[in-house]
Amino acid sequence: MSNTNRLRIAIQKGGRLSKDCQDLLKQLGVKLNLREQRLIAHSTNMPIDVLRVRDDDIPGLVMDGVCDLGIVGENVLVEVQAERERQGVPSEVSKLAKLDFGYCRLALAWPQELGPRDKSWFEGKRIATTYPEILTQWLKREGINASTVMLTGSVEVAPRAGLSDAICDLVSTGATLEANGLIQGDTILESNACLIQNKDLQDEDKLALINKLMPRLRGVKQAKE
Ligand code: PRT
Ligand code: ZN
Repeated sequence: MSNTNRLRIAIQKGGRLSKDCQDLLKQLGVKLNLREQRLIAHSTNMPIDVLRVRDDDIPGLVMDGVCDLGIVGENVLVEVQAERERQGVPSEVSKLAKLDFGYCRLALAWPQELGPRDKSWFEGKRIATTYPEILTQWLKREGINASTVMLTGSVEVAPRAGLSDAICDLVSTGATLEANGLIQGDTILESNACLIQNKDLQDEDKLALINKLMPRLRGVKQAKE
C-alpha cells in the first residue's frame, strides 16, 4: 500500500502513550525529527517513517497495510479487532511484543451508594463504555443481558448524568472512579501497550530491519527489569 520502501511505524500523536513511544524509538537508536504538527516524521539515520495519529486509528492502519508496525494499547487493539471481525474486514495482526508501559485495566464500576454488587446485578442494566465490543463479548460469555451506551469520553460521569446505571472504563490508579463516587468491580481486560506488525509484510529489507530492531527492544526491556 505505501509507496515507499521505508518502514512505516504508527504511534499515538498526543496522549498517554506518545512520550513512551518516542522514548522507546530513541532507545532503539531511531533518530527522529519530531515537529509538533507533522503527521509523518522521517528518521535521519534509518529507513523509517513514523506516522503520528490517534490511537484508535493505529490497528486499522496496520491491518490494512498502510503502516508496517504500530504501537497501541491492547484495549484498543482488541476492540478494533472485534469490530472489524463483525464487519468481515481483515482484523489480524502479528503481535511482536508486549511493552512495559500503558498498563491499565478495563473494569466495571457502579455508584458507591449502591454498595457491593455481584455480576447478576448487571442484568437489564445500561452500561456506558468506550469499548462496546469488548463489553458485549464479556456480557455474552457471562450470560448477562445488559445494554451498552457508547461514549467516547467522560464515561465516569454517565451514571450521575442519568445516562447509564454503571460504566465499563479504563482504570489505572482508581482515582477517577473514586472522585466520581464509583466502586470498581470485575476487570474484564488487562492491557499494556504492544507492538504489532502487518501480518502480510513480506518486504525483505523491512523484515531485516525489524529483525535488527527486535533484539534491541528485548535489550531495552531487560535493562528496565
Ligand atoms: O487522542 P487519542 O484518541 O489518540 O487518545 P485517547 O484520548 O483515546 O487515549 P489516551 O491518550 O487517554 O490513552 C491512550 C492509551 O493509554 C489507552 O488506550 C490505554 O491503552 C492507555 N492507558 C493507560 C489509559 C490509562 N492508563 C488511563 N488511566 N487510558 C486512559 N486512562 C483514563 C481512563 O479512561 C480514565 O478516564 O484515565 C482515567 C483513569 O485513570 P485513573 O488513574 O484515575 O484510574
Ligand atoms: Zn483514542
